[in-house]
Amino acid sequence: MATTKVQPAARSASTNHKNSGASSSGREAVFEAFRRWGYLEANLDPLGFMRPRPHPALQLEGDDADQARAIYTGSIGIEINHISDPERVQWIYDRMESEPAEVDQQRALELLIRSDIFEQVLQQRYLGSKRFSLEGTTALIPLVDEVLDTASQQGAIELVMGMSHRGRLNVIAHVAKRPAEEIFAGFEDVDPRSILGSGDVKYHMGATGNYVTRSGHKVHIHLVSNPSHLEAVDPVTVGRTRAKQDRAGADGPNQYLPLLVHGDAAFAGQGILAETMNYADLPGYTVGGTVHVIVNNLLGFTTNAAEEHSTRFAACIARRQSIPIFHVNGEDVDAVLRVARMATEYRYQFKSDVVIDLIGYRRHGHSEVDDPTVTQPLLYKKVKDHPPLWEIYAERIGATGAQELVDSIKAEMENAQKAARSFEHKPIMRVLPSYWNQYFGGRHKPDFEVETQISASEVTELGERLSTYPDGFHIHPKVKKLLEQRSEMAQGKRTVDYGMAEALAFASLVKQGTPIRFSGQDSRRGTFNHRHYELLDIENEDSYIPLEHIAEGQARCQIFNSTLSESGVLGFEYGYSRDYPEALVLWEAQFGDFANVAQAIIDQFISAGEAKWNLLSGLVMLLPHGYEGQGPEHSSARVERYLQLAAGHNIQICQPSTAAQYFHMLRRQALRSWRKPLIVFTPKSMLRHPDACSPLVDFTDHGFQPILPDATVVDAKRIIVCTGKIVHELRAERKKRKNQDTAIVAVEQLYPFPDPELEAEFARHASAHDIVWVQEEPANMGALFNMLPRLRRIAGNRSVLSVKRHANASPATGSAKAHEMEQKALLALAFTSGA
Ligand SMILES: Cc1ncc(C[n+]2csc(CCOP(=O)(O)OP(=O)(O)O)c2C)c(N)n1
Ligand SMILES: [Mg+2]
Repeated sequence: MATTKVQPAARSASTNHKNSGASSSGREAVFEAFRRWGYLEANLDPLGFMRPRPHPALQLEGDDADQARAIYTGSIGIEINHISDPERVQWIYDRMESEPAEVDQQRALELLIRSDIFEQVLQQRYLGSKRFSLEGTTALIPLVDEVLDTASQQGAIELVMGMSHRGRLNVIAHVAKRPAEEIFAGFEDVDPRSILGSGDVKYHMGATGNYVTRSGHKVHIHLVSNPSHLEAVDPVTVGRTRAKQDRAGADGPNQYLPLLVHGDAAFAGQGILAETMNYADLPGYTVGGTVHVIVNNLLGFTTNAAEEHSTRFAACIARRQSIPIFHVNGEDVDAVLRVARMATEYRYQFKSDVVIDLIGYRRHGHSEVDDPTVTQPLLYKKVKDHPPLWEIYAERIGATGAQELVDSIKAEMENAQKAARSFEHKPIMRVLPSYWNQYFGGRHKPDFEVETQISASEVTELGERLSTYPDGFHIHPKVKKLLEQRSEMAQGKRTVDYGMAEALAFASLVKQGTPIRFSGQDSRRGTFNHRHYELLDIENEDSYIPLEHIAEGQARCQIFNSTLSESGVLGFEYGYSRDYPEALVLWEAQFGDFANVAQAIIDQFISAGEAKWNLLSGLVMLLPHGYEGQGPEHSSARVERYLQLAAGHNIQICQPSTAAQYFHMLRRQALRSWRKPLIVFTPKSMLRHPDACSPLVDFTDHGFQPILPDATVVDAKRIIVCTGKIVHELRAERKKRKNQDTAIVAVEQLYPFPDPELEAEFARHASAHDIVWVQEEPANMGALFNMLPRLRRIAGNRSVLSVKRHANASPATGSAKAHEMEQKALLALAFTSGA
């Protein structure tokens, strides 16, 4: 292909004006004004609705002003006043003030034609279908082409891309390079029975493919599956990228480049984006910079830009970080290419996020079944007469033969459209990477289970490693005591508590070669002060992490304190688990009550990802739960929500009531090949409760038990069934009452429901006439709704009763005293016949 060297509109290399005395300082001041404020006067909106905003500092005349004006108020507006590092700022000035790199205009033209014709064929053939056309911002395709070329020259081998609806089909065709007939087949909906009740719409499916850049490098494309929920895919994409980078080693950040494409309304409006950008530079979450592209049509559905954000640009939220924002007129294709290269080079140079604000318009309604002349009549009058971008560009570069190219691409697409009708429909347009080969999803089968116990000598050895630190390390006296206790636990001198059980699970797993990645708010110490995975020297704050020193050649153990975010961090860890199935990946809520801030990640990805996209995850969510009088927001992880989401063995839901159960549950999750998200309700006060601690034998003799049966009672009249910490309180109450005819059974795995185990237990207590479900939560919450029909099915003709707090809009009382009274009544009722 022919390459054309584009002449810069004006040139003034920064070196020219640095050392040239007094007059140059005037020149420098003039340039400085335009560098800082030029973007406000830049010509960024192709349709001219977004008027340049004159800035008083730019009311300058003369040669210098003309030159600076040409550079900084043309089709590119750089917004960098918030960047504090002079080196980075200078880097951008230098780029702006020197000649742009060569661009391949013919290639860009062909990409524009392809993306426009693709949309037109869809429009003509599938009138009335939603496709979320890219028309008006088709420069996105040559932009990504240039990003890929630049990145491939820096060592990129894969682009991990997250985006929403707008232009997604176009990207699947022209970036992920899926054959057009495959995409058209989606519109034909060839065999709906193959995905009845599941699957997803075509503009949400992920895709993978291979791209050849203009300099001939191959880059694998991974377009991540995403839900309708705008921006929810951001942290997932970044987490997936991080997993791929970690797998690749030190060069990972060069090899795997994340690219997020945003809508303008979504970029400005959705907090999850801000949460994702906030951890861009933090060691636990960095990916060496994400390229953000805002496909800015200055509209969100029917809402005008002026109603979308309080800032001048949708991109302004990004100003809180020290990263450049490149606004660019989406109809100056050469400028778009220039920005794409500059931004990508910047990402590689500084390992920094960058934002490209690609400003264009939207040719049709929000979707193609929507009439925008009702809500934006003036805009759409203008759009009606506005030619497609390829026409504008062909004329601008004086391309000959553009019409022939259009005709041949049209013929090609129309043939593909015909072929689509007989295309063998494959709903998932991607190939899974080989690291998924040995893992599977689907329904649980007993033979998926594995041995999880470890030998007593191994417990002792791991315990030794976990409680040792280097000579001369000044340990905090409180931590010292904790480590001494851990050592005693490992030697069988005291029962093992939850904190130690978790540490033993992690230590044994990394020793066996399973990497651990764990993040959550304050997780290193533990919200409840029970972990202390990082030891700090109190004299110099040197750090020592025993879990990193378990054995020669052990797997990686990474434990991070996360940012104060739920959606952003949970999405990241879900993404990480998607590309690291061999690792045990855990996210912890500070209290389970806060996990609902991440509800979209839970609903859209964790619980439905397999059903919609056939994508698996072994992510563990740790949700501290339990009624202890700490008020409405420190009591309930909303057990009922997860049970409602459970169907078709999509997730596992557990509430282990002892340390050893927790240990086996974690090990089982890592060591099985069955990959399923695991929701765990974890203890708070019960962390150190003697009844919840386990003797060594429970670690060495058996594995996880889905229910804890009760063999202490013979000839029970009543069976109490419960889950979580209340089992210990009920046992204590039974003892206090000297009750000898009530069996207490703990359901440790709420889903998949342990029918056979519970049936066996009910059969053992054959003369028990009452089965009583007891829960701490109010009647409209907890596992009650889920349990009653299940218990009734197993109970036969015995009566199934329940004891619970009365229904309430709020999960728990704010008064610790009221809580105690309620709890007392609850326990009493559990032992009252006819309750
Ligand atoms: C979290 C969320 N809220 C609301 C919606 C409904 N919705 C879909 S598209 C859209 C407008 C998006 O505007 P913008 O981000 O500018 O993207 P565009 O369609 O203009 O490309 C809205 C409100 C959604 N999908 N997700
Ligand atoms: Mg928009």
